[in-house]
Amino acid sequence: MAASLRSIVQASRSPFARAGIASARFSSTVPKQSTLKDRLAELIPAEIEHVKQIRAQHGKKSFGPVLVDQLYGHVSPSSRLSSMRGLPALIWDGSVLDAEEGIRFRGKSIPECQELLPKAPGGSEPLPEGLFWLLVTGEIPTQEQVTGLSRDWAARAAIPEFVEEILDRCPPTLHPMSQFSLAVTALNHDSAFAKAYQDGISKKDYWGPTFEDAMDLIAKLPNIAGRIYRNVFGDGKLPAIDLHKDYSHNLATLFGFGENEAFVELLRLYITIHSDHEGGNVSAHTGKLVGSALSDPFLAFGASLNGLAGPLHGLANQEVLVWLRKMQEKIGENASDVAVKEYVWSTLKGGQVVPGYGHAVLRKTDPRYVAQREFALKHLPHDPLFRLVGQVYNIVPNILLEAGKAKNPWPNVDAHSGVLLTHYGLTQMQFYTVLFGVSRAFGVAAQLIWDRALGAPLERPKSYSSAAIEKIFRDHE
Ligand code: CMX
Repeated sequence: MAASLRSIVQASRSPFARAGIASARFSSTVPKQSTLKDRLAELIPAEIEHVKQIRAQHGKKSFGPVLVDQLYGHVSPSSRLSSMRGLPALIWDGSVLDAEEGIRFRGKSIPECQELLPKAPGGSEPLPEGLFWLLVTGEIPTQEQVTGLSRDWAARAAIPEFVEEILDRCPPTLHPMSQFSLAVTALNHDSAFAKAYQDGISKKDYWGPTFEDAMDLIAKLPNIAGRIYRNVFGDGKLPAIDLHKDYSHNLATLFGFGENEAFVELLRLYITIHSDHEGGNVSAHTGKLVGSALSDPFLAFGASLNGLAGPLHGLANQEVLVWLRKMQEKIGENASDVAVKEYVWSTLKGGQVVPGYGHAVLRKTDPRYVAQREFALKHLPHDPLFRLVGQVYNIVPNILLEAGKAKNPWPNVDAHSGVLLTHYGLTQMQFYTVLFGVSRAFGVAAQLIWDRALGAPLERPKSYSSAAIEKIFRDHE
């Protein structure tokens, strides 16, 4: 199995794959006047044919056998395979993750997205609106189309009063991610898909109301996230969404940072790079799995958020800051490399992970970490916490290598994000994963639309008991 899976991984690293074959069938010029929904309606029939062709040509080819070890996960400290690791099992069109190179959104790397996607006037970071267009269509939108999305999302941004009340009644001690998941799940009250299903919509039309729900979901997240932030950390008062501002500007305003252009630029970059990380990660896969039961996008993404709230996944951005602050308390600011090394070793010896380091797929420094580091070098090169993050980067990988367990000793996206937010005054680390969640909605929503357009079936992998595995092999030996 190792050989066949390796060849598939190598194939995905080929220049051909890196050039973005996934979007080859999409036209490179986007009709200037079309809305996202119009454009999707044009693309769907061709994509249905494309999938039919792939299946006719390759449908009966093997993707490689599965080892029993891959079912179990923990095998032994020296030969550990995490549960379902590497099993090819999902179609996810928005992005593909290469272990060495990192993420590509519809074939485009992060630097390419930074270069090609439309920006705000005077800005240099991509607008997440453009990234969403890219995820959904495989095409780079025009400035007008991106502005159209900003306007559309601002117009859809209001949340129902009862959802506001749910949030207002949450105790401030309830973790922001739990509040976030509650509110997103409750949006299902007004789901266009759920209503259309009850009204007997035909399967071929599922994608239309799913698209409307996906747009509503993304549009309403700023008001939910802003309300949680203001309730837990402020006076509960929320400014209004400005119909003429872009998504990130409105989000920053809801937190109270709308006047700070550098922070707004940070959010544009932040949402773009956190939006999608192919389909197998816990939040993305959970959204797809739950969506496969035809649960509407609010129910599906509410479930995604509960996965993102785990410390091995999105909560790691909170954990990194907690860990850095504890380090500063223990060894002081401007600590020596020797003191930092001792602190890292004490973390490992205490049976804990070093948050922000390691990855299930990546085997190099995460390009999302690099993009944030470049932002920091440009905007906050002398920030003391940024310097500490750089110092930790010079120390942790060697220690993880020496400890000999982690397959990837390099930093992931979460090692850097909290430092940037803290610099601009968003210091409440329990809130950081909410921002990750706002961003991740973009990738999950894009895939949910396509899953309904292509008629993705109910997910149902096969499980076995240990006794059944023993019997299968006994019977065959
Ligand atoms: N610190 C200490 N030990 C680590 C480690 C780290 N940063 N990363 C991996 N290891 C350990 C694992 O805990 C595992 O130990 P056991 O065999 O005792 O269980 C061993 O090394 C092998 O793990 P792996 O195959 O390299 O890693 P996994 O694919 O199982 O897990 C991840 C990946 C991200 C959960 C893990 O690297 C980790 O816990 N990192 C710290 C938490 C973190 O930063 N998570 C965020 C990831 C990005 C995201 O999703 O947002």
